[in-house]
Amino acid sequence: MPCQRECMSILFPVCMNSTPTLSTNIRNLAIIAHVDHGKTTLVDQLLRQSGVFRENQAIDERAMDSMDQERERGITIKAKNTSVRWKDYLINVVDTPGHADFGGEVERVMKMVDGVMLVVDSHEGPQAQTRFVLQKALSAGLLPVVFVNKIDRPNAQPAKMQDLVLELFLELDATDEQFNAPFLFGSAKEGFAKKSMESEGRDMIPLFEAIVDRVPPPVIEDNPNFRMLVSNVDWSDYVGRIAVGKVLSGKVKAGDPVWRIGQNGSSPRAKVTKVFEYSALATQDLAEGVAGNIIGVSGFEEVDIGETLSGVADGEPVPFVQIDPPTVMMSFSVNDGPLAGRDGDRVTSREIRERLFREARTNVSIKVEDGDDSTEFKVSARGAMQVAVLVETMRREGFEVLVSRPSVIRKEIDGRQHEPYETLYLEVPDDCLGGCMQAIANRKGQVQDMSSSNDWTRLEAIIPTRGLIGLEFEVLNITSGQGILSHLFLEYRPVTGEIRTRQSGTLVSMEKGESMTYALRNIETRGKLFIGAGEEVYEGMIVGENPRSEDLPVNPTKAKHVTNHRAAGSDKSEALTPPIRFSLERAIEYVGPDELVEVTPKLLRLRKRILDFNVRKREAKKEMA
Ligand SMILES: Nc1nc2c(ncn2[C@@H]2O[C@H](COP(=O)(O)OP(=O)(O)OP(=O)(O)O)[C@@H](O)[C@H]2O)c(=O)[nH]1
Ligand SMILES: [Mg+2]
Repeated sequence: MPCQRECMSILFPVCMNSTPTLSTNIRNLAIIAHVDHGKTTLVDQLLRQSGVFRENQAIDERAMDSMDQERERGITIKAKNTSVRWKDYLINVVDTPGHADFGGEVERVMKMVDGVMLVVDSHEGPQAQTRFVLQKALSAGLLPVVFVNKIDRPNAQPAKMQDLVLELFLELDATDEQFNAPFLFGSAKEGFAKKSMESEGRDMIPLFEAIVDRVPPPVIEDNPNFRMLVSNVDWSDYVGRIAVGKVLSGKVKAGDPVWRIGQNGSSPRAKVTKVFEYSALATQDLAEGVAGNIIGVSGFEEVDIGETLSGVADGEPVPFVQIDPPTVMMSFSVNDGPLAGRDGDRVTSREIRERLFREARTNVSIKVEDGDDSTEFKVSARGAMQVAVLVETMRREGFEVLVSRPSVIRKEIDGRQHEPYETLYLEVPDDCLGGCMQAIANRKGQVQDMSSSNDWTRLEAIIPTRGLIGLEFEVLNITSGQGILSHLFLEYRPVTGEIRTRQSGTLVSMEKGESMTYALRNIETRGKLFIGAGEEVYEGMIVGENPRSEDLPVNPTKAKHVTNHRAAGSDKSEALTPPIRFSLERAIEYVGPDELVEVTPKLLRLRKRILDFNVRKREAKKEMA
């Protein structure tokens, strides 16, 4: 019998006939872990070994990381759904990001699943984000399965990691049932899982078995009407916005009327145009979305995460999870520099405003507010990386913006200003320990605990969030890229004194024009350059770093005096030291409070907030007074 459902898209169309109507055959699972511990690689294997691909079909590594920036950065940014079939079961899998800045993505999917697979790297062990995501899962009452990954690596210590995970369960007050989680050991890369280190690993079957045994089938509400909490919003060029979530009760099919019940009580009506299932790397049309399954529903012009879809007009809204509030804030403003509008075609405050507010609707951990004037907006987020991803997306869409450095969000508690503090976990080679301790102390961090083994030291400190800005970069510098750093929000504490995260000042251009090799060679003797020859500069643009703490005005446009014997450009052959080029997140963390990052589709420049030298000086004096 031919497949009755039309396969919609796109990458690898798959048709599977046996839609489970029994919720007892469904398992809904989120894969959670610290960054890079192997979640997406594990999903690759689940897809491969459940047989959804043809034998000879080429599949990309980390196939679920489908966004451009995910592939470029090698990390997952958005949580995404897929499903695999194993024996008679439909296993819905949600791959989540492990980077702390994208923790909101993990929080929002907790209501969509009935269990979690906690992946732990068998060398790095539980890290800050392991604690964060596990805590979220445990407090949502979900049952975990633990996968100790990367045991193919020579430095793996699986037994030790099992102990550390159990300790973490205890610390996080796991219930007895949660504590008795099954442990599996294996390699997502090589595609095997086993119940004990002594047994032989062949395939992922033990993992599939553990999921089916351990993760309970979805609980169906005793209610004949369709009800679903929107946990994600997807987009398709064919059908527009798609609401994704777990069906809590009833059924839904194309043509049905549904009401979007907002948390504020409003309930607009819409008509369902399509119902989907996420399978392998494609979506597949479903005749009917049944209770317990994770599905996509289209037919809405508007729909937001956290809303409830209901088959009746007076349906009750399902409470959404509490999302941790953002800890840092940055300003986004209209590019008012002299080179504005050269590269980008979306430069007005109206366009920027619209784009930012649209982002906040699908990105649950970002908040956007209007700023002090109509050309500035305040974006609150979890960290510089999250903002850098947003800015990068915007520049690719043709936007130009000015972005400030992150400042922490303070709170007034009992009449006193408080700021966020975090626990910092650091693992560094012993010979780099001194430098790292100094960096932590400079940033007002206090070391709480330290242990050393095999020439490596593990260190735990409490540090203001302010002090964390740019710390990762500094630690990577000190340890030549070897240090492992992670951090976790702890609590609000009274504001401490000033923290200087940058000891150096800047070299600031006094002139507008093109940079000259001759001038840069002179400037190079004063500090490090951020630009090369032949680049456009303007007054107030930062062209380099001054090792001293103050700013130094320089003129990068000065040409060599022309004599009869030598022309102005004749010294081009004498090479300059290659300039330092910042990544977007590094630039955002680098700039000082009186500086901005100018981002256009083609270029990234650093500049003073106030471009005019004299005005800047006057303002600085006023502030000192
Ligand atoms: N040796 C080895 N490497 C692995 C294994 N699993 C994953 N890796 C590698 O670890 C790196 C990170 O893997 P990902 O699957 O992207 O990790 P992730 O947990 O999805 O990372 P985020 O989504 O960014 O949090 C990649 O380079 C993988 O190839 C494994 O079992 N053994
Ligand atoms: Mg991933």
